[in-house]
Amino acid sequence: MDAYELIMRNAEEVVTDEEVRELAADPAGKRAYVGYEPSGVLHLGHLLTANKLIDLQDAGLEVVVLLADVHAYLNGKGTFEEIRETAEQMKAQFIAYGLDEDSAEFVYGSEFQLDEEYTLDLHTLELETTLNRAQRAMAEIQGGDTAKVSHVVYPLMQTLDIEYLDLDLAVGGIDQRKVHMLAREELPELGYDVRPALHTPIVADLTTGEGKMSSSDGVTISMEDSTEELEEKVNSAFCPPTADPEGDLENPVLELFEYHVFPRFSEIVVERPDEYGGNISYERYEALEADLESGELHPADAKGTLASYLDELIEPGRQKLREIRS
Ligand code: IYR
Repeated sequence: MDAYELIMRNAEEVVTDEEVRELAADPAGKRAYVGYEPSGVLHLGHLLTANKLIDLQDAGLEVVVLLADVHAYLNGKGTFEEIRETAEQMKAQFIAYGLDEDSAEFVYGSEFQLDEEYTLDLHTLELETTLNRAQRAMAEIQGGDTAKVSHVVYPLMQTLDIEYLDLDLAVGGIDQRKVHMLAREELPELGYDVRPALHTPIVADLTTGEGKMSSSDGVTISMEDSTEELEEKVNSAFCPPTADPEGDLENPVLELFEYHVFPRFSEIVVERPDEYGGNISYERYEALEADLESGELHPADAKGTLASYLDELIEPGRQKLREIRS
């Protein structure tokens, strides 16, 4: 794959394609980032954007992971001390997953977001932005029901991060798109450049195939899960023999293969006894999808295989968590 294809792999959208093509044509020294509100245990939602960072590294970009401690504080995620401690655990799990410290830069938000110049720029943005606009940008990210003043400051700070971390590409789940659109509108008001954004999909809920897989409701797979728990969750997943079920439903088993497994392994082997057709190996996601649709691959075999590859992916982070906690 060339740089453009690597950048675009599994992206739900980029804004704009032309800007991303420009970046792909000369990636050396260009910086891309994802910001995460620290949470103690990484789950597949975090790993989907982490996979994208690995793609971007492979495409020749420099990657930055923002441990957004101040943002988590503004979103009511705990005391500042609790959040800092959680952020350190999160960083250790990212490194265990494959974003090593030599090639990825880890930055805490509080390292630069409390500086005088940043704060003054923030106040300028507060003056420039209507409450309504900031609230709309935050709607999908905001935790808790009651909007606080902090919830409108949050997207303005996310906007400034793009300038202050000197970035060339902002990356996030599709739930971040409204903040990135706000950033594209507002950065020029301060005399700063507009930067492109890339959004990854969000995997559907595992058992129903509806909505999104998240840690707050429904079933998610995290680095805390044992092999047995993971197998149980994957076995109970919704997996019709099609990539495109009726209505708003998705096939989460295929989504996990596509977004989590294929990007990290060059070959996927489905192990089957000879009487059930023997082992099958896949180098491309599309071939596995086609076999599930045709009936050549049984959903139970797809699930077993998915569970074992996911298990391999989360094992280093699971070990790291054990170490931290012992
Ligand atoms: N809004 C993100 C966290 C976050 C992302 C970036 I990119 C920032 O610059 C700051 C915070 C979330 O919902 O987790």
